[in-house]
Amino acid sequence: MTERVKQALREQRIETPSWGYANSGTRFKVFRQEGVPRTPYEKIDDAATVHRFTGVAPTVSLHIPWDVVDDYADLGKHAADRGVALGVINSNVFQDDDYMLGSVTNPDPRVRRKATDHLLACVDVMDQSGSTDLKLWFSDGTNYPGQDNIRARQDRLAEALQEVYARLSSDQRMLLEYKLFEPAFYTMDVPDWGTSYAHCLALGDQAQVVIDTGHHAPGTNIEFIVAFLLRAAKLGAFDFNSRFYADDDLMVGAADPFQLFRIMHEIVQADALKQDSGVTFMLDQCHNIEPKIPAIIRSVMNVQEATAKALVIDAEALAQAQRDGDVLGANAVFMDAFQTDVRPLLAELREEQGLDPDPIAAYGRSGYAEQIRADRVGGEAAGWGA
Ligand code: PSV
Ligand code: MN
Repeated sequence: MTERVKQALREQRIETPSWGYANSGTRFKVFRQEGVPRTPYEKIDDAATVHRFTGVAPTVSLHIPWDVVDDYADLGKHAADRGVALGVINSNVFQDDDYMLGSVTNPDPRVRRKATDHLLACVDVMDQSGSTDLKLWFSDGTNYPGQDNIRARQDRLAEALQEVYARLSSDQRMLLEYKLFEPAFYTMDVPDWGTSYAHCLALGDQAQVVIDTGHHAPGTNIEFIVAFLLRAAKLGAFDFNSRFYADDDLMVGAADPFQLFRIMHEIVQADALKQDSGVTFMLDQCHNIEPKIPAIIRSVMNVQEATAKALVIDAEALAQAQRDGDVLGANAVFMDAFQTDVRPLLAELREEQGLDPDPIAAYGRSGYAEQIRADRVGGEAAGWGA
C-alpha cells in the first residue's frame, strides 16, 4: 500500500503560474516585494527554484501578454536549462480599454475581431513554445439588466471559440474556464461549469473545462463537478487556489484543506492523477502579503498532502461500506484517511528522491531569497500596477 501511494505521489505533477511570482494585490493596493522578477525569464528562474525543492513542479504556465517575449523557443531553452518547461498558455483579453463591454462577446464586431485575433496569436505562441494547452478565461459579461442581449452574447462566444478551435493542431487543447462573477456583476458569459461544458461539447474532443476552485458560490460542491466532468471526459485542468469570500486567490489548501481532499479523492478514484490522464493540475494564485516563492512551495506541498490523504483511503473498505449502505462506516473510512498525518510519508519520499524532507526550510537555507533581493535591483518588477 505504501509503495502504491509513494509511486502515485512520485508521478504527480503540479504546474505553477508565472504571475504568482510577480507583484499582485487587490484593487486597493499592490504591495511591492523585493527580489520580484522583472522579466518572464526571471519568473522561470523562480519556478525552477520551486521545482528544485519540491521535485513535482516541472512546468510553468505563461500569461499572454504578461509574458510576451521575442522568442518563445529561447524562453523554452532558458526553462529547459533550469530543469523546467513551459506549460499552459493563458490568454488575457481583459486588460485593454477596448474590452470594457467584453472581448469575444463585445457588441462591437471590431473588438470581437481584436479579441479573437489575440486568442489566435496565443496559439501561435503555443506552436513556438511547444505548449499543448490554451487556457481561456473571459471577463466578459454585463453589469445591468438590459445592458446587452444575453443570448446574442452566447452566439458571439460560440463563434469565437469555434474559430480558435479550428486553428488548433491535433495535439493541442482548448481549456475553457468559468467564473461565477467578477468583473461583471450581473451576468458573466461563462459563469459556471455547465456553460463551459456545453460549449466544449459543441466544439469537440479537444475542448475541455477548467475548474478554478475559487470561482464558485460559497458552499458549492466542487467535487461533484469534478466527478461529473471526469465521467464525461471533459475535465481538462484545475486552477487551484483558496477562497473565503470571492476570488481571493489564496494558497490552495489554506482555507479548506478538507475540500481539497474531497476533490483529490475524486481524482484518485478516477485514476486521473497520472500525467496521461489529460488533467493538468495548475496553481492560479496571487501572493499579495506573503513571500511568493515559499508560498508557492507551501501550495505545492498542500496539494501533495491532500493527494496523499486521498491515496491512503481504504478503497476496499469504503466500497464495502457503500455497498452495505453503511452510512456511518463509509464516512468513518473517509474521515480516517483525512485525519491521517501524511507528512512523515511525504518527508520519507522526498529523502528517497534526494530532496530535502522540508522544502520550505531548505529554500530558506539556500540563500536564493537573499540572492534575488540583491540581484534584482533596477528595472521594473513584474506585476499589475506595482
Ligand atoms: C481569472 O480570475 C483567473 O482565474 C483566470 O484564470 C486568469 O487567467 C487568472 O485568474 C489570472 O488573472
Ligand atoms: Mn483561474
